[in-house]
Amino acid sequence: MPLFKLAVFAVLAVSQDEYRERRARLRAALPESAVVLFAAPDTSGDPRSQLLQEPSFYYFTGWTEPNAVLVILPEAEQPNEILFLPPRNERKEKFEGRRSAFGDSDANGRTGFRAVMSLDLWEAELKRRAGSAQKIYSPAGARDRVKQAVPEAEIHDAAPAVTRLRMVKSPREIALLQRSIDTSIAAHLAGWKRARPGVFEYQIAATMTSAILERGCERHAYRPVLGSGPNSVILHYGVNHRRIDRGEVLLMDVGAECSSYAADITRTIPVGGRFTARQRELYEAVLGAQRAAIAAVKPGATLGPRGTVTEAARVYLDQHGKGPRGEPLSRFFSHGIGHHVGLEVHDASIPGDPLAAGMVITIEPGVYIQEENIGIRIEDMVLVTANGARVLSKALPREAAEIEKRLSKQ
Ligand SMILES: [Mn+2]
Repeated sequence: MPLFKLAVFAVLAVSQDEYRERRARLRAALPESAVVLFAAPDTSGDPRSQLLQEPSFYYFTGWTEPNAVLVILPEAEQPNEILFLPPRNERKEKFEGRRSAFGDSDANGRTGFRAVMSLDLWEAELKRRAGSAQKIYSPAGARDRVKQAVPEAEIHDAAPAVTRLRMVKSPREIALLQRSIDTSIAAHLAGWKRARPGVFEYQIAATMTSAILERGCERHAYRPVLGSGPNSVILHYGVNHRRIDRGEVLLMDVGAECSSYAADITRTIPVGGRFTARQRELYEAVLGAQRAAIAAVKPGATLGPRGTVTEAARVYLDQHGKGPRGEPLSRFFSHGIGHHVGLEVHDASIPGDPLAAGMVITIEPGVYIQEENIGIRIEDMVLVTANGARVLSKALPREAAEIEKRLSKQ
């Protein structure tokens, strides 16, 4: 790998200081409490699986290996945070490569923790040290594990406090998200080039996958949706086995995961290069609804089904288009206006919580009219700023005329 690329990755990585600061914030949000978080279990025995770190565990540690446990203790405890790692397993390492273990001389440097201990001690340590803590917070799914370790403890769900922190992105996270977005944009543009009449949906998916992997990103952030004609109205269509034909729309909902951060972008393009009059009418309505929704994004706005952002899109749709029998167009907008994006494509969020500066969301109105075989969705990623919104994915054309021009040139 050329040196300049290494430099780019080094600049983009989240520092151990930032992970430590996140843990300090969680400690401050849950004073006089202990918090226990668990890494994903080891899946290396299953050849079809790949290890996906538990996102909240990753958020507070940056740790990518399985089976670790994080214990955060009240401020006054010393140490007030401990990472528990499994012991060395030389046989396993023959298959999986070297993994960190609690006895390693470089364990502190690699993990960013001053206290790294053996995994089999976490229960005893928690029991011993949580004495000064009145409560223990853990993920709801791990409640029984914690209860077993400290039966007398008062156990609470860690999710609300963890989620509130994860919802607001740091400058470094925004830079990482931008890299995933830029990669996804390159994938979309490569897909547009491939999307000629007669090509199969999976061939376009393959071209887009290649663009993502070529740029050093790990994977798709979610199953790619390449829905042509009748498939364009299926919201999470992912079979991608149909041959695309001139005169249809092709809905492309594809996003990359790079350095653990997801992107989520949708465009709908005309196969053959030109929208029909009806496709264009619906396209303009959806695009206008997206503009109206983005204009409504600001601190205090809300995303839910009755939220201010959703309302802006629905009102626009109803004023600018009709269904096949004259119905209000918003009746064909059958999903949410958007969601948070971060370590997960549908990132942790607290429903109903108002937007705040630093949050990153999608804005994705769509209309899906089955009897016309037309599904149109336009999805961009948006950063909530102090007084409005910044579209992070604006480099990918979304005006109908711009898309047609781009398609005609290739
Ligand atoms: Mn989405």
